[in-house]
Amino acid sequence: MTNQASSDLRLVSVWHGDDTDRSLHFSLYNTGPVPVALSTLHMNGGFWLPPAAMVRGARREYALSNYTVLAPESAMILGPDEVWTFSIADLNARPFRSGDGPLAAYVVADDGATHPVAVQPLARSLDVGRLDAVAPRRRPDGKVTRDGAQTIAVIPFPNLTTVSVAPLSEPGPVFVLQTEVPGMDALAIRVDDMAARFGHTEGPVFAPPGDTASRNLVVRKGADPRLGKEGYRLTFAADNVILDACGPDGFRHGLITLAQTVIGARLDGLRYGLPVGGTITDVPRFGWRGLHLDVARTFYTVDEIMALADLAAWLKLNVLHLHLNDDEGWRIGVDGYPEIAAVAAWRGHDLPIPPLLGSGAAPYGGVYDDHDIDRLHAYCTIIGITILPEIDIPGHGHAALTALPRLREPDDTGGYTSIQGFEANALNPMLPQTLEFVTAAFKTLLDRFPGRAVHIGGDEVGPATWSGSPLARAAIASGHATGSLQARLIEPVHDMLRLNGRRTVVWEDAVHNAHLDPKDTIALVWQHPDQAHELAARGFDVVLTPGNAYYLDMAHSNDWNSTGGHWAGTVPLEKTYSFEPGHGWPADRLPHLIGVHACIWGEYMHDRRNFDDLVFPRIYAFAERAWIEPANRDYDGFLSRVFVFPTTLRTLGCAD
Ligand code: TNX
Repeated sequence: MTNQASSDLRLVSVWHGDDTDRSLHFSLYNTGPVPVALSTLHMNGGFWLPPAAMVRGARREYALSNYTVLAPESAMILGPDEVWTFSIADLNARPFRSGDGPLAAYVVADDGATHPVAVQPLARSLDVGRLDAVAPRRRPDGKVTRDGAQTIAVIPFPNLTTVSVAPLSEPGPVFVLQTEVPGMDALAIRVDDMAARFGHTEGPVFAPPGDTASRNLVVRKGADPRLGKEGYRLTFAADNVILDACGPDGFRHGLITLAQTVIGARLDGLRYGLPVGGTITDVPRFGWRGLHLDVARTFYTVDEIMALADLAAWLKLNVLHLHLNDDEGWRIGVDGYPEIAAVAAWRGHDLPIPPLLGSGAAPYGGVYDDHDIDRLHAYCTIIGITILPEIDIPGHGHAALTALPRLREPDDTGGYTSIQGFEANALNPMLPQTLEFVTAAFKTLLDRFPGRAVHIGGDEVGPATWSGSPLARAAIASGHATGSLQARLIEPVHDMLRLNGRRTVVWEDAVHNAHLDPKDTIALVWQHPDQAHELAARGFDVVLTPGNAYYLDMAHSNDWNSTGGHWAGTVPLEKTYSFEPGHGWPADRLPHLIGVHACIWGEYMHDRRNFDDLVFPRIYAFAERAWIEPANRDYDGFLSRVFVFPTTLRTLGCAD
């Protein structure tokens, strides 16, 4: 169906994927070495241009049924790596499939010659990650874009902006640093690295002092205390910008905002420009903006984790939660228990843990050693990310119990199966050797991870757990509830963390099953966000990670070919964006709502293409809502910005 003509010109069309959206967004790329003087673009196929449709960024020349001829608004030479973007709104109907866009196209040049155009099937915003890499490397020809710029391409969008925007005119670095603040040069280089990685764009955004970039960037410390630790203010004039912040996080956030505006203006000058007047005053709504990665079920290299951390920082997230163990494997060794690194870390054919979740016959897994963790920690510190390490107890213990059979009670008859299908997979709190092991495991975490918060799991321990354990049965017969048995592990670990000055993070389940000191405990709420304010009323700090909105492993849709889980329903992009943290909470409890968290569970991530399909672009929707005030919610605006950002792990510099 698709026009596969071999051609340097490529037409990409995108529909944003909302049921009520009857507009298509087009980009015509010149991927070849020769400039093309465009006269008209001729498309035909699965849509037609009704008289009332609105064409933006192009002129309507002719339409007959599904044959549409458009022209640039003014004379245009589309040079190598340049792009012409335009859109059509108010079509008669929304598209329903990838064939409902152009299927064939060609260009007529101003000398009358026709040039073939390769046409990509119509993509939904969800599918953008699957498009061939066609991102332009240079800003479009000035003629194309001069009058178009409307907004700034920043995610999360700043909370308060009064900026006026103009097209970017300079091809090289845009800002030259002028500051006494120590460390700013290094920070600018770091943000430039992020810009290169995430912006498909060549050349730095920031120039060192004395360089010839056209705009001065004056960075000042000791600003308005209302900006807090992470906020910043940018004050724009035509040839100069002032960045005010109170410390490194604020400075980094300000530089990232500037870099994103430049990338947007370079990539798509029709939509995005650079502020030339006004101010951006930007303070995050939540102090905790977390991203979880299940490294237990899926193994990620340290470089991959660092790339993801970089993306998190680029989106102004500040907590990276590593789920280090589960039934399927452990990713950290435990001092004194070599079996964890040797056995619990691996699965494969003929190994004690069989191949699972698509990992095949070859041994799959591994642990992060001290050097890996130090490297990760050092990197995250530079980019303002705190690592939250998790060892999940007492459930999800199949790998540990396989590696350490001495942690099973000899006469335990099992008799219960976890929701993920592992029989008798919970560490038994009635055995003294269990607490010894758990203590050693958390001591290892305390030694390796300096961050204030440590996660101890506590999820999914069903009511039948330990029903085959004679010791547990005896305890239950003498009046203990099953749930309370968990407390025999959770509470000592909580005490150990407190003695070491750490805060305990638990999945919400554990709060109901153990006595935890609210002032030292953070509950990560995944199942019942509506009732989470009751935990707040008891004094717990709460972080919301609702499965039906922020679990990035849930399927986007029920399409046959979609990937991802379904237990929390399907999670289309808009659902992630529109979840309202704190909705229905009594106002006096809101101070305990300290943040939000997105989770990348590992059941479907073994194939990195699934990772791309599931994580992008929902991670952007989450990051925007983690930062902005509820009144600034703007889904349409978000959709128009999200295309500037990368959509694959590959783009982050990770091979698949
Ligand atoms: C529930 S959320 C789990 C995980 C799964 C996830 C899959 C939570 C605390 N437990 O063990 O990986 O669902 O979406």
